[in-house]
Amino acid sequence: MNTQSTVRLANKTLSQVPKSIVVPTYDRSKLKSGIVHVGVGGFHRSHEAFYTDAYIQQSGDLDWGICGVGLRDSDRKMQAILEAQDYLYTLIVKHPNGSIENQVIGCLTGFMLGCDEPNAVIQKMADAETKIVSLTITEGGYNFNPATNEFDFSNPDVIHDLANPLEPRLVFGFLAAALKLRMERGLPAFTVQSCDNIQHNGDVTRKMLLAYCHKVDSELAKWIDAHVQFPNAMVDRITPATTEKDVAYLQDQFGISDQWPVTCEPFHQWIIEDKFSLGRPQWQTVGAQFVDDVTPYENMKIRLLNAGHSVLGILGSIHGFGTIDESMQDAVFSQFLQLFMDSEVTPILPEVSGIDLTQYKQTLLERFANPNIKDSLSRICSESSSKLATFLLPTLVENLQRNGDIQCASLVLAAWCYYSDKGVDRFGNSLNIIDAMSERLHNTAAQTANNADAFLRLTSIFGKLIENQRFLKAYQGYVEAIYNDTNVKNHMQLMLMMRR
Ligand code: CS2
Repeated sequence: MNTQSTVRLANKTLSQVPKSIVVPTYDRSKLKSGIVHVGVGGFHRSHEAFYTDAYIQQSGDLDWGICGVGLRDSDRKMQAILEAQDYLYTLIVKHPNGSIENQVIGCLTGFMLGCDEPNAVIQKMADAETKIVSLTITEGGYNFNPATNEFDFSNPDVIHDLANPLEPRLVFGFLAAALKLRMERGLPAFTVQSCDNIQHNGDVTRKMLLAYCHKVDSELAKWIDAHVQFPNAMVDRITPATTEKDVAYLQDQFGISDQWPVTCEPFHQWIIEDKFSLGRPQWQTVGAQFVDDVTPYENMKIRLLNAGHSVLGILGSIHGFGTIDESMQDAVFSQFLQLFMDSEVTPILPEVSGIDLTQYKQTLLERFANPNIKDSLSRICSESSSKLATFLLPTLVENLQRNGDIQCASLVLAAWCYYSDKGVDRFGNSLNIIDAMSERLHNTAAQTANNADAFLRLTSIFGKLIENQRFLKAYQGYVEAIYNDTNVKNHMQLMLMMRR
């Protein structure tokens, strides 16, 4: 297709989008912003926005548009691109057999930057039209110390926000300021809906917000305690980072200029507790599931899928792999993942009503192996300091308490130490390590040569694990093995052989 026929995605060009691409047909100009969403990354756009768009399209209910909010300077690029496209973007759904479905999502109504106009964001959340404030702020965004599960008041941004309540940097400052306005104006509280991969994500959000608000204003904390709902939810859809190739694909195949489309797998799941004080979209009509207690579902997903990603991510990075599907093509890696899931996670998972765990794990292996989802290991390993603490360590700790298997998890942590220390794969190529704690991780791991358990002294991540002799022995053994032979596959293979 030549460039002259390029259609730049926007309201006025929607009718020119080729018919093979699904577009919204509801009247976008009449959309209200019933939802304000903080953290408009790829995952929000392939998941909550996808469900909400489908709901609006099917029902014609225009109350539930989503106004996006970015809190950081790093959100500026996405904000500018989406604004130029009237907040439209393309979802590129890639099936394992190579087929692709494309659809334009229309439910975003705007995108505000908290770092530029904090007051406007606070006013938007406080507006009577806002019924839900939803969040994808990453595991690290909840600002708790993973070892104690308490709010981290030593974070400089928290100190800043407490001193500047009308110009906050973190989400808790925004929520507190907006809810305070609603309390003062006699408006009902909005629901705060976490969409991050944290067990009991609603409960954690509530606990962190209340801890923060107790320092801001005890009346407000009481009001929030009494009036704000925080439904727990399990969220799922693998959404790799968008690449230049995705932009070029839309341009070359369809003549569409979309500067930031989203790619994702066909699978999607959203299981939510039905606790919304001001109503909600009828997401159950478009595939979401409402349950009384989401705990078993989130346990299953986070401990199998997210931890499984980290297992492949850390070991695969050192091995020199670039993506999840590439790791899955190696039989040792896929068998090791299966071993981890079967011997360390499955025994501690409670019954999950309506779910056949063997089938669930099989589907996971197939999803990870999807050759068209090139999910980079650098994305998977980004912020491992938060992810491993959330996805993997609870499983390890529970197995230590129950005398369960700990070998796979111990090998992964030893590999993470090597990864943080050396920052290279086994061929000496530099790894792209993205982690808010990367410097501390590196400096601590770098002491391993003198002291095999140095890395474990990061108690804000590992808690008291260092005091457990069974774990210490396994961990030190694997540290020694990896530092002597960086071909992690040899150690994985040995473990697999011993299990046969
Ligand atoms: C991944 C998740 O970031 C990660 O480590 O495990 O982003 C994962 O792809 C999603 O949770 C899938 O639902």
